[in-house]
Amino acid sequence: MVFQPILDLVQLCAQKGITEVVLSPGSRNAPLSLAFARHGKFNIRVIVDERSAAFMALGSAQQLQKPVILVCTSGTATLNYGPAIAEAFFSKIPLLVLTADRPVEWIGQQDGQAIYQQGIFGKHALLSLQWPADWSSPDSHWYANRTANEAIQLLFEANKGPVQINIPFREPFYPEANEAFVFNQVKEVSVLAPEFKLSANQMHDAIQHFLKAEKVLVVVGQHEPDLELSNALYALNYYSEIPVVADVTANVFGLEKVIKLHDWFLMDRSADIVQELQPDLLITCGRSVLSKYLKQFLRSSNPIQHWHIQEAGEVADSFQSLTHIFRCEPAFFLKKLGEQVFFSKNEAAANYGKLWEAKETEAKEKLAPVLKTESEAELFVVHQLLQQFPAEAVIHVGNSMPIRYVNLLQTHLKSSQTLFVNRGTSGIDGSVSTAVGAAWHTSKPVYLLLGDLSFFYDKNGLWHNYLPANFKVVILNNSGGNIFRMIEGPSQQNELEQIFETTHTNTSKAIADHFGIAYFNDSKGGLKEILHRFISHTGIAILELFTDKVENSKYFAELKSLFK
Ligand SMILES: Cc1ncc(C[n+]2csc(CCOP(=O)(O)OP(=O)(O)O)c2C)c(N)n1
Repeated sequence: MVFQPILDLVQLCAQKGITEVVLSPGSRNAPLSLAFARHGKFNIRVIVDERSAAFMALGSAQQLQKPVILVCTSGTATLNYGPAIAEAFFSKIPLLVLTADRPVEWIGQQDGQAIYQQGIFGKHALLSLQWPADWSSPDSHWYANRTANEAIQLLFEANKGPVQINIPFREPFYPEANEAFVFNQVKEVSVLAPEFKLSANQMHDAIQHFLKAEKVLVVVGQHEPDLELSNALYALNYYSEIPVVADVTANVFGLEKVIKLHDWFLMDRSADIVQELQPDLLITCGRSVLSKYLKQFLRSSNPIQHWHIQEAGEVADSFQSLTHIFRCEPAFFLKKLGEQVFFSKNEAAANYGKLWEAKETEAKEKLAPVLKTESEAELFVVHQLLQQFPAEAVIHVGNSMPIRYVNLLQTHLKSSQTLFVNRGTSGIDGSVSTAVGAAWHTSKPVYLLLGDLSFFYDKNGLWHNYLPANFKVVILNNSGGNIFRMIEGPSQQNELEQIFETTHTNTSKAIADHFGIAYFNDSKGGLKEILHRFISHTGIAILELFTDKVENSKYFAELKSLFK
């Protein structure tokens, strides 16, 4: 049997310009899979592991800056999408999640692959729709078209995220040999969205307040690369010397005057520093802040006003000081401020900026001699790696220590590089798949830097027929979760190795061999030599660097002690 509402849904996706489908095999989803396969306008990748598939879709959507479609069968297949759906929700990445289901009357009847799928992602989906199993009434067709439009439209609005349509199929759901798939143009609902700009009066009031403030601090949270935002920040910073602080996840590391070493110098929690650097007007945009010390500093800062610039969606009060939300594009807002300070310079604000600049310079001077001395510790190794990655690399980083190291060393990234990490939920469960998904959609080299546990966790990210030739993985193998040795709490427990670090002796050599991937390690020869061979290798490759967990934490603690 052919389900016309399913063909219409697929046709609507095509009309809306969505082209990428990550599909997982199954029988119950056959009407969806066949419709996408036979339509002719979709690029379909078939991934068996649904957890991995969903992270691949997430990485693809993030790289493309466009929605991607997921299709899976009923039962635990759907549940396996969970981690990536949560990540997509908090990272605001648009995914159209089409989950096939069994008719509701079969749940709990000792039938296979029947679980409670309606609204299965809970609050982690922007919208969860339930479609009917019976299509006899014309109203059910109208309902399907109406809700499909609603779901797809959401993917293009300012507050992005995953939307689910759960679709039960009653047998027979395979087409007969003589049944044709006819894709007719379907009804499209167009939404004319507002532009996210403030009125002249609103902007005037903000500018008046801004011009009077003496200590203005701009903090950029996680953000995809955005040229307009970079230009606006550059102008603001350049003309006014207003300090702009950004973690590596903000993707503005290419801007010369942005404060990038705060995660070092804000370790100093002495009252003087907090007093000196405390803003009276804090302006933020983007998502979460990565640096623990920046977060702590801002939480204890108590600015008189905290403005957050965000077009749409819920606003987090991360620093417990939020006073205003500006519903407009950050680039628009910051550009307007930059234009004003060009004409009326505020000496006090510039002096405040100089304080931040002095701290940045001081930190640079403290670090330079240390980072010139060879070490086998991970922080030093990452420092070497970042200098060798190609100028145009798309860099994906795993959670745990790798992203913290990269943040501390962000001055070594190049303006033509871009950086991604799953910080919506900070899981270690989808890094390989996310980076693979991104690599499918760029001709640039994609480098993934991650810890051993994160790599082993998501090795199924390599289990498919679409291994990208532009993809390289660097594993920092310290025989477990080294982070637990670096943070207070677990590091003081007798069970550190057993129940926190999960010490092991595995290597990824066998995994590389299994998937036919070139494998490099640093057991012979120096890091520089192996790095050169690895980077110049044509095609997908894994580099495994073995480090010593005790040495890593000692070296890191020594460097931190320079700032405490
Ligand atoms: C899905 C998930 N499970 C558990 C955690 C908790 N966790 C945070 S870091 C970490 C260890 C990661 O080890 P590895 O990837 O080897 O990096 P390293 O700590 O050595 O830098 C764990 C288990 C998590 N963040 N996500």
